[in-house]
Amino acid sequence: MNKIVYMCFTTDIIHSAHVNIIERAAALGDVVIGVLSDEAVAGYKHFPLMSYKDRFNIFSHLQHVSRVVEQKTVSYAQNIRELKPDYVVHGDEWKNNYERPVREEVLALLQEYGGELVEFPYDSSQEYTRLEKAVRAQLAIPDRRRGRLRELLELKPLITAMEAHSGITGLLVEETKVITGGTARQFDAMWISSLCDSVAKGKPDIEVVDFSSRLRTVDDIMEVTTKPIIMDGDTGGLTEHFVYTVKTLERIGVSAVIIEDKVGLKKNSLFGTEVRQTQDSIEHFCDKIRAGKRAQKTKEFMIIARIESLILEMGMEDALQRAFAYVKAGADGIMIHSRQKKPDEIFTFVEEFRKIDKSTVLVVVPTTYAVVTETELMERGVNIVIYANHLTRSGFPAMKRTAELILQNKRALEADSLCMPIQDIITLIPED
Ligand code: SPV
Ligand code: MG
Repeated sequence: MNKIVYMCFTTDIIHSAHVNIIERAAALGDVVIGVLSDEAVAGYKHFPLMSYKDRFNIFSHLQHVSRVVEQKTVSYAQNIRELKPDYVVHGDEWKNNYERPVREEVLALLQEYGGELVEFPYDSSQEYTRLEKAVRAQLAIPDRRRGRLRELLELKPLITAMEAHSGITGLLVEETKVITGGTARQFDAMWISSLCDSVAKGKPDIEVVDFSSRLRTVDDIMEVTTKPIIMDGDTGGLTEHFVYTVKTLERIGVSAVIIEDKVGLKKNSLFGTEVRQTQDSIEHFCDKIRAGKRAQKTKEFMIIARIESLILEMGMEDALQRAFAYVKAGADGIMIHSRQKKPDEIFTFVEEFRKIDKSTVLVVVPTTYAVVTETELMERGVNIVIYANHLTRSGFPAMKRTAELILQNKRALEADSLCMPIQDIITLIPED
């Protein structure tokens, strides 16, 4: 019987280097290809340009390929246990990159029955780099980017978004990945927080940073990233202005805008009732949603209505009544906000809402109730979790401490350990 050679491909473009490595692998035995699921590719690399079905089909028709199977996660465990391949073949680059834990697990699994890992030199040809760049450019095109939030919502039960307020924080959200428990994880989307955009400019979060300035931030981020963008639209302003906002955002490729049901001088929700804030009437806010939906030109863009009833202590009944009214007015999603330390009121809202509405997208922002886990939220029917201000809040303590250390020591050495090595910054920012 021929030996079994197993290879997993994470790629969503197939090129000659892949064909060459398959040909080399075929010299060892019958090649079985594992194709990563769309969800796993999205976590591991970027949103797949080519779907799982298409990739599966192409690999099935390649010369030297005996069989194609699905690999559901970046971990090879399930497929190695089922197939017991004599060889696993991979490029040698994973010895030293973030895939190391996956490699180590493969080695341990092969050792259980005497299988062997064969590593071919990694093909880092310019052609490959060029193709990767081409994929990114495609993903960044506004017409492709806009619909990606809806595509992800189809693909995954729970989407995570991290705040970005500049090109560099956008890149951090774009590039940060971890492998944990056999799964590769990245943030799915970016949140353009009014709080963080204002703080970056040293201004309060009261809609004083105007829409043109907010757009400038979005553009800086869009220029260097590909992930879908959720815009914090504050109150949406006057209905007559909001219709223009919708058209502008969807034209530039933003996926969703979230507007909150407050009127007059808006202040940050986390102040709660410590400051004067006025909630909009249901009728007026519904009119705003309806006008926004009418102004929208594409099918993909989403208008999400944010309910401030729990923040303003107006009660659960009010929050639920508003949620159903906003959905009826055409909102594509509901964001329910809370400033409690525990997630209980969010759980109650989500459970009550889901008794009646099984499908409308539900969004939460667990800043004060940070104890809650994504799994707890997902199990109750939440679809999007936004980490609304964490890059802003984590960056400043290090900057402040660095400034203090340099003043105290009259030199920079003592602050060095707080600073990112210049080499890392250079790697984070790719040159064309
Ligand atoms: C923001 O990030 O600007 C938000 C969320 O609107 S919160 O700050 O919690 O109100
Ligand atoms: Mg805000």
